[in-house]
Amino acid sequence: MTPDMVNPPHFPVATDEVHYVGEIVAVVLADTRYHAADAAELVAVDYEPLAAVGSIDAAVADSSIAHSNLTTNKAYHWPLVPDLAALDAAFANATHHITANFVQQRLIPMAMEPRGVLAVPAPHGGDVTLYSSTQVPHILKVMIAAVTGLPEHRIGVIAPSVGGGFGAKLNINADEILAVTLAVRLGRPVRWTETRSEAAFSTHQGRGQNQRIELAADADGKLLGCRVHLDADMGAYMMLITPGVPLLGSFLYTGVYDVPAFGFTCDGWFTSLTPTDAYRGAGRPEASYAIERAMDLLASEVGVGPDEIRRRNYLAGGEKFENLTVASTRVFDSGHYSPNLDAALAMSDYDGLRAEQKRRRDVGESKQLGIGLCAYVEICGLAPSRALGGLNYGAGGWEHAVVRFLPTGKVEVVSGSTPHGQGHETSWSQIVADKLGIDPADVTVRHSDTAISPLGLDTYGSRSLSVGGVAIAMACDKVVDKARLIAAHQLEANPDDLEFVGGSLTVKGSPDKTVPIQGVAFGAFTAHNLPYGMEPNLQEQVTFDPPNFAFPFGTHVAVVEVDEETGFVQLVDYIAVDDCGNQINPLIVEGQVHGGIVQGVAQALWEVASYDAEGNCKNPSMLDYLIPSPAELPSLKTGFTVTPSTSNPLGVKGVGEAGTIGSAAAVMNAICDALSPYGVKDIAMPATPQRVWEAIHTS
Ligand code: MCN
Repeated sequence: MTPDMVNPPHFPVATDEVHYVGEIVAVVLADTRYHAADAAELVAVDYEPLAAVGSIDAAVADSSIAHSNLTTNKAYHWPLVPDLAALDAAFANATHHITANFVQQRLIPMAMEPRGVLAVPAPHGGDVTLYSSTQVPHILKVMIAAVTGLPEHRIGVIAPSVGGGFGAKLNINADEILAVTLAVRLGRPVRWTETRSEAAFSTHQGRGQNQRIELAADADGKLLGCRVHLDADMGAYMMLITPGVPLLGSFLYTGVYDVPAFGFTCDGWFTSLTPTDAYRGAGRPEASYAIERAMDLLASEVGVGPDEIRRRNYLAGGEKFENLTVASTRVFDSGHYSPNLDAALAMSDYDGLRAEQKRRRDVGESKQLGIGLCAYVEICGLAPSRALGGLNYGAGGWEHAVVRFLPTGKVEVVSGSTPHGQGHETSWSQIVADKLGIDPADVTVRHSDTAISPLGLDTYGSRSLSVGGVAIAMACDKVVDKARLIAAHQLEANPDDLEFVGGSLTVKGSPDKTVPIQGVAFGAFTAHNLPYGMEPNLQEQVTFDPPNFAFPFGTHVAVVEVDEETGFVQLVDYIAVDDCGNQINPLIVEGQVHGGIVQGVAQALWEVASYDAEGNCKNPSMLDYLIPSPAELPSLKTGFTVTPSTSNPLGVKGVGEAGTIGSAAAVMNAICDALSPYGVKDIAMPATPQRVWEAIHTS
């Protein structure tokens, strides 16, 4: 992230020093899993204990150092302070000054299937194919070449059906490098499958930040400035994008608000814990949590409702805007926040909820009602390669697509994005069917195999539709352009006189002079009668590099009942009104929002990777790590507003992480709202019954 960032050497197998529980210290190969397990038991490692760094606080104190060849745990300092004098003036002139500290606890991604790898060397020729449950086969291929020295053109990567990723499979892992290296060395396939517990502490974890946010506001609660500092837990090593994750959120700490002055700093710290990296939202749930919790604190200090404080501060006064530069220096593509809030308040019967809350308070019911709002904005659709270069990101942000008519009129799409549960096959088929006027069932989508799809930058950062899907749409337009030339030639007409409607190219005003696009495809295949010099095929490719990120937004309302006798929190209702621009498949969008919400609710109420001071993960199994089931959740209610993006011709924005970005703050705002009569201002996540009970009794 910075020229002086510390990046300790990181080998697939520890050499002299082990830096976290879960790091590989020896490799055992056998012909069955059972033999391997037995042989691994015979490995005796003679450890000399070193002092561990078991938390961010311990890392910041620097009293013990995670890497003994370093003199500090600090990895980097990253500032984003566009105008320091303006920021200082904002705080000097403020009537209200809010300071809040929040902890983003470490989370274990807990994909449904742990990771697995299988490296298969070709019998001759030196090729090797790695099957890996990865989100990023293309990036993995480049990195295998870079790390092992194997020539890139000898490496193939296939990501078969991947049982959930959520960012945890957006990495380059030691096991992948070892499997390839050993398979090539032995000339035999090498396989490794992670256990559930190994997945918990060997595969990277998410979040892990201490946040301090300060807001300066005038007497009416109008924001004047926002100052943020993060201490971010890198864990023991830098993985693929470890240091960048907190900074992805840096542009969002002013949220959906018009904040004249902004300053952000982040220090990255090494600890003796599992490395952190992207986990659904990656830096953005953390940002929306900080600003949205702080906005509620400001509302209570100013003495207005949480809805009113938001309305007073919306960018563009809540009116529709396009291409607006915000305090964090980014240009928000589009937004229209007031109607989104109105819809969420109406869907949740906000006034009715407030009346019920008052009734319970008046009669002193033991189960108090809490209502929490979160108005989030996210940055996604990663994105312009130039902008990523400005952040020292090691890759571009483009995406590649090929759209090809087969001779019989069916269509093959090759996509560089690599789904692992997002339904790209369905969405991409819809885009192609709409563009080419054909049946979606006549489209097949090929992906996730670098031999079939050699160019791509994969699926993460809710980028697939707004970059990869757009590339497909653009390739379809090029296919129609070429089909028009062929059809015009065959119909002996001027290309400009042809219209493309309902899947056929027809001479305007002469309905009998028409040819279906499938007929054009067959003509391109026989090549008997093409314009002179034209290549005999009907296929086009596009590599799309968007001009800007996309900035989806939404308003979430969480309703909780807090049992003041036990501290137990029950989520009783959840309303989400999201805006991801135009939608391709509303059912998939809704599913993405549902899954995302549950991950954020889980952070608020249940999940934490607990470590002791020695760096042992105390809950690496589903017995102890509390992931939610449907029984803990109400039926989620979703609604949508539509504000098209200006960053791409489809007007779409991503939705894969939206739910997670809005939900933790909404739930925690609801809990603090329920407990406000007790003087409770904040509770740490997860809001366990013990923590809530203590807050009631000690505030
Ligand atoms: N979509 C749409 N209209 C929109 C936006 C999206 O129809 N305006 C559709 C897309 O066509 C696509 C799906 O929604 O089918 C998600 O698209 P997008 O928002 O572009 O996100 P990605 O496909 O890039 O997915 C990545 C995102 C991330 S970053 C995480 S983490 C995550 C998520 O998706 N991990 C998931 N959703 C997941 N869902 C499942 N089942 N499993 C995971 O591991």
